[in-house]
Amino acid sequence: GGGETSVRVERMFGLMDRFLKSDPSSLQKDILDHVEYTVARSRFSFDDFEAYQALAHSVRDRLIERWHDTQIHFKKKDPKRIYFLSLEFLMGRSLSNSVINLGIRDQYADALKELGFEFEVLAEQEGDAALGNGGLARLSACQMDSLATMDYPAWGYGLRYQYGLFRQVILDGYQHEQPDYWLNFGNPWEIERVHVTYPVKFYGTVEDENFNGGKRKVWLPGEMVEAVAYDNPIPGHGTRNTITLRLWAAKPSDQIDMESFNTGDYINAVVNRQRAETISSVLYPDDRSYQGKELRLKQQYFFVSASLQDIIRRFKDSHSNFDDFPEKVALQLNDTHPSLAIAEVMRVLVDEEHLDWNRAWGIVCKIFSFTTHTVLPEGLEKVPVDLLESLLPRHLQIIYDINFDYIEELKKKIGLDYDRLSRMSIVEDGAVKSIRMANLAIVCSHTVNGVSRVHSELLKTRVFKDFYELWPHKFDYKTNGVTQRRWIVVSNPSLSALISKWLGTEAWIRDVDLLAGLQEQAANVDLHEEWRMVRKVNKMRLAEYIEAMSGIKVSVNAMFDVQIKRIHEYKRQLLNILGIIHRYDCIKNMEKSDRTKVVPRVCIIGGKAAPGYEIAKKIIKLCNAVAEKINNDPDVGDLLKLVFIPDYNVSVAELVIPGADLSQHISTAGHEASGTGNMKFLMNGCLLLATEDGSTVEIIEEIGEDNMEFERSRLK
Ligand code: GL4
Repeated sequence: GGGETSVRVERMFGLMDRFLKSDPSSLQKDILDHVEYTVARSRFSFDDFEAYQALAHSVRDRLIERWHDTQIHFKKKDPKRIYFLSLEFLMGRSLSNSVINLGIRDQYADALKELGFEFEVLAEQEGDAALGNGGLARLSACQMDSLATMDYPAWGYGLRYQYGLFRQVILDGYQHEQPDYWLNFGNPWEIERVHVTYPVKFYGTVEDENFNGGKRKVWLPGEMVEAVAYDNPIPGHGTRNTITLRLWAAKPSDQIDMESFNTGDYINAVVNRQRAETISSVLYPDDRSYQGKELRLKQQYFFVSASLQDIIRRFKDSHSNFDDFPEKVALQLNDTHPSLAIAEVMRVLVDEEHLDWNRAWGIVCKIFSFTTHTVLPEGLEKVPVDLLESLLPRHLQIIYDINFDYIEELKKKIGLDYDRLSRMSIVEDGAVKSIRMANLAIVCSHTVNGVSRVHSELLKTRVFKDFYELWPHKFDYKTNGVTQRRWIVVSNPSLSALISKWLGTEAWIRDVDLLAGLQEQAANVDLHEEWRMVRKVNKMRLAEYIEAMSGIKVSVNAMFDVQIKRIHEYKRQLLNILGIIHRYDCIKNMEKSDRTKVVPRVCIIGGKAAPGYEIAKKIIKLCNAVAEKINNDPDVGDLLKLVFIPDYNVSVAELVIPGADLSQHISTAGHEASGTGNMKFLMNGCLLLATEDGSTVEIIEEIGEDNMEFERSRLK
């Protein structure tokens, strides 16, 4: 009865402190409790890694409080929610970012000091969460941080790969790939939700069934697996808003397959079930290139299906009429990777919720927006029809039906221009009949986003010209950005302190435009001096790392010239290396007296090559071979060094960027959709050497011609 409940509630409130306290002694107590009860070590003997684990768990507790409050808040308010669907998130480390956003970094540092630990040292113990390839995936991570900070009711959905992006090991100058089993030592930043699970179906056949005097389609699947949710709380800065990145893992399903246990082969039946887990086992390491593999398609549908079941369940909790769906749900497609969601929403609305086709289509047209991240043709996904038909037979039918209606409409608008009709069709009738996922996404989305102004222009005038002429209103762009929380505050704490001191406020940590206030001090020599000191310390930190990783001693008085990003022909690491060879040759041919005029330089290159991308792998080998030659020439000494930094990832970037004097962004113009590394270097006060490509064009406008020099051959 009511009386009993209120006694219970009263008792529960009596037993808990309303919120965990964050003064140093409360923090110490919590950390030591986690050492003893979570990590199960003696509080008198634990190492740095165990201290990190306990620390992480105490931060996690604080995240969970805010995360619960956020859920309750939005459940009551029921706002329109934004769902960000992405197959890749490059989160990197979570500890520093979390305590900074929670506003308790200094308290933790003080608490740890008294216990004999240093915060930075423990933070180094954390491994990267590398569930993505490159810029696209890091953009997703930065967006989650910003959505949380700006108080959006947002959710990220993705896959919880057991193996993230491979570790790069260099042997004899060549790249070798090793598995990144990042979950080996547990992951305190996720919360396993054993009760948030959904069945996901594959294969089988589609049958016609009598229904309400008509016919309807029924998908009889041939395989079923279970999706289990793992929630990663994402705290905003200076707000209690803590949103969720929900990642799905595949588990064997109980609902089907019990048959196989009746055959008597118990062991094989168990082993077969276990195969379900392979769906979420490994991230595809191909950046900007589509491979057409069945497992990849399975991953895409697995995560789309689970996410939509979750989203629709949440909608139905407080709504009964699907016509309200577009008022409550926005689905953002991060590239074409999640675009099966379009066919899946149609399938659920028509086959399971029994809406008629046109009503369902009306809803679909209002809820999707599509961001495309590339102009490279090899990046555009084309799913072979045979593959789709066997894995998702009902979805293929739906895509055909969408295409039929769309082409009929199109004929009315553009007439019987068969060349154009076939270019614009969702179905490609080539040697291999396939589905053009970008066309599907454009036809069914209300907005098609580019990631920089020039990228958007290229989409409108080349890549998707036919579509732009038909639907100019759909085309838009939002130039990429990066979060200053990770790329200044976390990665460059001394610069962060300098900026706050000179601006007299920390408000720029939430509002990046306030950095413009530093302009007033642009000529202040004291500021210059402090900034130089900050850079010097960061260069020393980087030089130590380089020596530890490669044995190469570099001078911090040299200019650090950096190019770090995925290895790609269009990014022209080869051009950089040829330039370094030329520089070496010039030094060698110089009179000794002229050498004093040379600015000593440490060239730093880092990045991974897709395992099947032979030319990119050869570029890595070339870089290491050139480095070997230059670094061992005593005649050149500190005038020139070349370092290939192995296993480039988010944490390495956090270390390298603050220590760079010059950074290179020299893609062949027209190829880099945006680029985001340029912004990270720029906000750390680094000089850019760049082509007018992607977002660099807008950076040029922002900084103004006073702060740049054009190469003489530039045609104005
Ligand atoms: C990319 C683009 O190549 C890159 O220019 C852009 O900054 C990034 C985020 O929009 O997306 N596209 C793909 S694919 N990978 C990328 O990094």
